[in-house]
Amino acid sequence: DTYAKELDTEVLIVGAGFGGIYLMHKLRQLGFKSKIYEAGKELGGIWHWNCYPGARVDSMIPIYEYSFPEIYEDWTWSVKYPGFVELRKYFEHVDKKLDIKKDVAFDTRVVGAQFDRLSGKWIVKTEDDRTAKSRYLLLATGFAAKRHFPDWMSIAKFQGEIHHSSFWPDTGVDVKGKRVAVVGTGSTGVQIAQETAKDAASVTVFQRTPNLALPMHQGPVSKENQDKSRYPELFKHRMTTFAGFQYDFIKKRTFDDSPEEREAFFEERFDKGGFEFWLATYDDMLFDEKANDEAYNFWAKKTRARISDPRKRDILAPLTPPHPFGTKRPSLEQNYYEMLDKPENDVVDIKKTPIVEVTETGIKTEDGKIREFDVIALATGFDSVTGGMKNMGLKDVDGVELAEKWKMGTWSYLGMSCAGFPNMFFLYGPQGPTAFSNGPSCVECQGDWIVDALKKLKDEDIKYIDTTREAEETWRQKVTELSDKTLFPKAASWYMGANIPGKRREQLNYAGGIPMYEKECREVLDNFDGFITA
Ligand code: NA7
Repeated sequence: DTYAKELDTEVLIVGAGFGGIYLMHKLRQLGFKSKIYEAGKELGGIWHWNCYPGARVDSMIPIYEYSFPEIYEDWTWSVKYPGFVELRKYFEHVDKKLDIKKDVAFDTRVVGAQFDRLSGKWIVKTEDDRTAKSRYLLLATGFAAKRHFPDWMSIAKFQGEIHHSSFWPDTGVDVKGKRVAVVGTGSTGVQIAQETAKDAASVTVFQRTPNLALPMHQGPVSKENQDKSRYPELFKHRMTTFAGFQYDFIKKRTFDDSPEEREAFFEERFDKGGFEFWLATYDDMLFDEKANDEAYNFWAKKTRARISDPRKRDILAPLTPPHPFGTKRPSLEQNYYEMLDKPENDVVDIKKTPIVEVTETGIKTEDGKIREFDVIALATGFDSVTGGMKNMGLKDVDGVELAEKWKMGTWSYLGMSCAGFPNMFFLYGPQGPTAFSNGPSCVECQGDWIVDALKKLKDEDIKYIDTTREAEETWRQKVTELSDKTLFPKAASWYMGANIPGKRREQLNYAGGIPMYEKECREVLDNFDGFITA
């Protein structure tokens, strides 16, 4: 029984989102006995947690789904960028096809895990005191499993409603005629502001850094888009692109084109909507500051033209770049700028006048001003990429917490394993292509590697596998070097661990693109280079 007080299994997977489900299905096909522990009440991972107004995916479908024909053959999306309701239905469909839930223990939060050398098994503890023993531990906990709350919070004082985006009540919050505050302007903040503005009396966005958001061009899916005969090719193709999308950077540099050609090219990419202006542009955009300035200036020109209020225009789309374009995750917006331009809505520059506290009635900024609200949405993000893994009581073979090991920085091998944590693999986490990729593409790339590794271990009767510290050190250097060639280190982003006070600033993602990553991981699989096996 999956909920047994003492569970004994071959593989324990933590997390029932895209990653966990993928691993479960593939491992079952190979005859592994697998179970999933999931903290939430349903399948879907982030789409189980995210039900804030406007929550939707920024990858255009059908790129944002599994490549399994049995799942896509009779599944149709209604819009190009589905919202959380439709994504939850997708996971129900996945379950109907793959019968995943029977092996998932929901409401099961892992609070401790350590590998026991004697039995050669992981001993995993849950919050409600159940125990699982498992030969392998696979973490599919995603990159946003630990919420980030700002430290100025005196939340309890506030008399209205206040919610973090990933803790939004499932029943929704009635914002009709209410004064809404949104703190944070990541992808989440942009979506909440845009959506609540449809009903609210007013929306005020508290912005520390402008989101260099791109037009989404939401709309119904085309017939061609849902033409299943294209899918096998499409899913193969997405693994050949840098970020696992349907498009890629073009093989041309920014200044190879004349200013007129460049303008026309930018215009065409921008007008397409989606991430094309970010991920299907000149291939030096994320490497060369001058090239990047061209992209930024184009973005600013287009965006500024949408905002008539000069004060708001300078806050939302300043003439000088707040950071190189694309080094923080651009959101896809629908009418964000027109909405904020309206007189009833506002944007407050909290870099200039930081928030000092939440009062009984609203939010107080450093200039002494108190703005009053009925609802406050905290879209302040997550202790991204490493936070979830550091927050589940994982200990190495000697009893040292992973959180301790990673205090001075993150070490992993291939972005899938850690020295001292034998028989454990993780996906969609630190030092993999995680934040620089379309989720399902990254999951399938790393998931296949993990499944093949487990198969090989079983076939060769290897009972124990651990990474060496040298292999970790080399991998960390690689991740850093790849990143140092780019402009990513120039922005204070969650990619770089810079969004959490006190967190070490370092690149947390592999910036070489999926094809190169896959090649590197595949090369070492034959001989388990960089691992110790027994
Ligand atoms: P993000 O992208 O981390 O955005 C969080 C936002 O909250 C960002 O604008 C932050 O400003 C802001 N923030 C964080 N802490 C504070 C404090 N203390 N005061 C004011 N403002 C603050 O999280 P999201 O949930 O939007 O998106 C996460 C990812 O999920 C997204 O990239 C997608 O890949 C899916 P900052 O920019 O740091 O100045």
